[in-house]
Amino acid sequence: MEPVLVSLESGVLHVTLNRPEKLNAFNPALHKGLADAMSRAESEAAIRCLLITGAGRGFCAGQDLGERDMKAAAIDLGSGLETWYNPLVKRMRALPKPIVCAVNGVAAGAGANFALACDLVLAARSASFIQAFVKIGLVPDCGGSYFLPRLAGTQRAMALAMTGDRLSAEDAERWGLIWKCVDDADLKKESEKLSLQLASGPTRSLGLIKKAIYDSAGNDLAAQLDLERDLQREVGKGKDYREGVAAFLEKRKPDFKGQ
Ligand code: LHQ
Repeated sequence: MEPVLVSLESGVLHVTLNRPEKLNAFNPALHKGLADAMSRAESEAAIRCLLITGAGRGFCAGQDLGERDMKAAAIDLGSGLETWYNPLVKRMRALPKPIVCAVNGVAAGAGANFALACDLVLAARSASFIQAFVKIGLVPDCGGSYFLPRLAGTQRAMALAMTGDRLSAEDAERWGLIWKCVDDADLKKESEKLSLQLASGPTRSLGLIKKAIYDSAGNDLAAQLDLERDLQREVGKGKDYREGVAAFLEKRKPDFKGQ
């Protein structure tokens, strides 16, 4: 069974974590599948949006805890981060295309933070987020200690990380951790609708919006204004900008090509 299912439909690369019997926990094969999907997303112009979800009742339970050799004299957990998780998160944030995440069930440990690394996160009402690390004597990884305080504030980030308590999808929406919580029966339809909307959007503009929003965390206002000027200059040279203005003036729907 393929650990990651990948298919391209109408500009959307559907990426499904597919180890349902382990709640889609990360192992090297699943990481490899994700890395291959990222390589496609980076290199194929026909891909204009990614939609990530999980097969079965869970989204992702984080690192597969059954695949670690606990008897080894010295366990270097840093090497797994170095090899797999850190490059994955960096590639997701740098990808100049939107990544939608449809959290279909529990997202725990690195699985929760992998979801938060996506650009727009929808979750089923029955889904939940667990910073499970503390329960096994670890610290948040996969970007959690970066995303959580920025999305939810220091207190909420601290409480989630220190207690490992389960956060419902509704609270995750209320706290600003995710974009939207939807009824379970609507998750597929809603996430596909959003992904299709983005895949038919002005892709370069969406990629640069992503850069502007993420870079703002490390910029002061002056630097951010400079960045906006540079990005606007760049995107203003694209065909999609011309098409957008022409469509507005002609009172029709724009036909963006992602250029
Ligand atoms: C699992 C897992 C799992 C294997 C469920 N592994 N089988 C860590 C170390 C190294 C380097 C890099 O980074 C990391 C990052 C991390 O992600 S650390 C955090 C790892 N994850 C966890 O600690 C979460 C562990 N899982 C759970 O706490 C529960 O399974 C949750 C709360 C996610 C779901 O609970 P339930 O809905 O009650 O499901 P379950 O516990 O019955 O799980 C279903 C099956 O999935 C079960 O297998 P079985 O054969 O008994 O049916 C679990 O053993 C398996 N599974 N998570 N991480």
